[in-house]
Amino acid sequence: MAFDIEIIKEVYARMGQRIEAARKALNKPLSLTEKILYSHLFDQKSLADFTRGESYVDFAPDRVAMQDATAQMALLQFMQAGKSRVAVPSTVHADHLILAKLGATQDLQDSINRNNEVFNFLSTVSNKYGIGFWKPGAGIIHQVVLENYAFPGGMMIGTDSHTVNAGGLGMIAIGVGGADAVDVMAGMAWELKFPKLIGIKLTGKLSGWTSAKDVILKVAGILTVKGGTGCIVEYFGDGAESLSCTGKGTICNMGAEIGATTSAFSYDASMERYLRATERDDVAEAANSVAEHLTADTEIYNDPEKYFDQVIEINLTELEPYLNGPFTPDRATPISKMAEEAKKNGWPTKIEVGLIGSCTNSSYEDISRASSVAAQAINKNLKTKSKFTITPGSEQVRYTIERDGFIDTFEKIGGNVFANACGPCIGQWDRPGADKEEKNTIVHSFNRNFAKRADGNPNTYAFVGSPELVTALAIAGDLTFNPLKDTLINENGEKVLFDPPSGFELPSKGFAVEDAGYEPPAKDGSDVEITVNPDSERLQLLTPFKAWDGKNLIGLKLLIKAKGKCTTDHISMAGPWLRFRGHLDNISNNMLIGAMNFFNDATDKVKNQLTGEYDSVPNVQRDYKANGISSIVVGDHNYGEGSSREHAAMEPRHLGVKVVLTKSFARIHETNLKKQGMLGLTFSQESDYDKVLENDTIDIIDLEHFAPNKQLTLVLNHEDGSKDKIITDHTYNENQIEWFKAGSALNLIKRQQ
Ligand code: MIC
Ligand code: SF4
Repeated sequence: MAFDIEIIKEVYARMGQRIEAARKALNKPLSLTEKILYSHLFDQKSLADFTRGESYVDFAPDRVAMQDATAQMALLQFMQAGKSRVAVPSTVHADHLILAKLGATQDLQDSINRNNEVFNFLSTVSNKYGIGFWKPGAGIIHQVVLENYAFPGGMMIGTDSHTVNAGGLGMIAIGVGGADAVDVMAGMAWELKFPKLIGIKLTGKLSGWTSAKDVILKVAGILTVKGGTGCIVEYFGDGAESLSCTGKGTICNMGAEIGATTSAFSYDASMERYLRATERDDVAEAANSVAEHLTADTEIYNDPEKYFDQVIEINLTELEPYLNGPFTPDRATPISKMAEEAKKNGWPTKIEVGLIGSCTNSSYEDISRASSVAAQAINKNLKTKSKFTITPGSEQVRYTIERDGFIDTFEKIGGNVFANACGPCIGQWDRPGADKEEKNTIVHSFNRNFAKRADGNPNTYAFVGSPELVTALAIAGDLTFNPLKDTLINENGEKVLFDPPSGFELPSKGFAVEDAGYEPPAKDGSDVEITVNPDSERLQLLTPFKAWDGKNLIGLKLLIKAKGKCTTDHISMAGPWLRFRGHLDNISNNMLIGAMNFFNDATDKVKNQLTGEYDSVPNVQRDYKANGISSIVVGDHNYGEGSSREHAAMEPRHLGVKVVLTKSFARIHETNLKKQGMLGLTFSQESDYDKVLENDTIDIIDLEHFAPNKQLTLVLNHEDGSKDKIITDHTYNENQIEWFKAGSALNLIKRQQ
């Protein structure tokens, strides 16, 4: 039986009527996305024909999911909200803080020992406030959510950008910062700018080496890392129906990499099969009874150009396997062109390590297909040239693939199984020799490949592909190898060609698990006590940020003008820093250390305008703070791309940065800045970015009249006494301006208690 089946039934019971009301208000047929969004309005009385890309709308999501690295901050904030219990079903998953070094058993135990204080904190807070806790080793949040909680037509938010994975099971699932999660857990409305809609029509059928992963790798190549910003992507067509549910999950998961708010598929037979296989016949039956609401009205898919803001068509029959990278997930190269591209660009072609698994690609289907490739290496007497690792997405998947012999096959080709956790995907990979920073290539089936992400080495060229392709490439040890046509020489000196991979959508013997790793919360947690040691280096209770003094911001020093890609990994690196995710002051020592300084092309080296010396970004900022001086950060396009980590907004806030001014923002990060009481502005004229000079002192001269849709004027006071006036845009609505005034959204919640 599913968790919270009663809530799912309630959602279905009111869906029809709400959809009907929305259809009337909009006077047009509805897409799946619209049906789910309109049936989750916080206040049905607010129903109106919202303008996509403009209207801010209040929603009431059905559930919240948090992972250990972001839950610490989310829960530290929730503890201040003055509530005794969460208002909607919520879960915490211990997955990011787990190392990948020697192998699953030992790494898990070491990680538990190292992170004991944090895991205890998370499980105690969960217990107190009615939150389900998934223990270390239970699996990666998105896989566990897909197996247990996601349901067609539902709406959830999660404090992780890949929450969108649940779109594979027909849910509108959105990644957010912890402060957003606090809103929902406190029973308040959750606000989102009504998204634009991208329709992706899939035709044909996958075959041979091509997999669901290649669909999203191709889409990333078309839309780029910012093409989905502010949009929900809805997949449809007979090609969509031909994909497995977990394959759909992979596609939605990596929709985070195109900046999409989320992605979703309509309810279909593959989802029903998956629900039943994961022992949720009750959800499948409930969904069948409202199936017409769990897909778009027929007019929509018949005439998509009329209803979507943008339409893309992909023919699965013609789709080739892709490898995306290095350093950005949208640099898409079909495998047939890889040899040529690698040569042209000087990418190292020897593959050191192939890594499969992660929240994106660790389904039974993925693993069985990868294993079919590994089995060929054994049968055809091939030696595996690269190192090879597997990170299963959940204990349920791990247990089942072990039972079915796949782990054994991987081990026979030298594979090392890591714990069911994020591990190498989030820089928790203790890779021998990474500190030497040698230029090298890895291939993996994860979703992100920003510099330093997996192993901390800036010279690791990481390419993203499907698990089956990664397995073949690890066996070949060569980036230029195309398994569709190239042969390898085996141990007997014979030429061998791989057969295309084969696998199983779902385990024929069903899933199995001994201990899935779930800890239910206390029925009444009022007696549960939470203690945070004031000397802890891992956890720190929060002190509220100061309210705005109502005055213009005058005399801001330029802290850094970041050049090029500045993702949340550049702003607040993961890897070794994950251990400070519950301690704002300590983690602030990583603020922007990965961002490239426009003026010297160096990272973590900026000019301290008070001393004229160059120093690390956090040091310079701490010096400004000590001298009572505020500052401003300037950035390029899609600033804050990637993760949902609100630390990337809280650290500057904590250290006294007041403004982040960029050419454009990634959605989650922009909201995180607003929630934490920062000013996130964009250049009205992009070229004004060039006017910002290293020794600038900057004033915002009309902030006293801060209002929605009203531009703000900045004066750049240059060192030589000259000035430039520049105009900036912002997207704050009335309510968000109140967050700014109060110092943070949380300060407002507290006031309303
Ligand atoms: C990621 O994939 O970057 C993470 C680590 O899962 C993040 C969350 C975090 O930074 O804790 C995400 O995607 O939101
Ligand atoms: Fe974990 Fe990587 Fe998935 Fe993020 S993308 S949740 S780090 S496995």
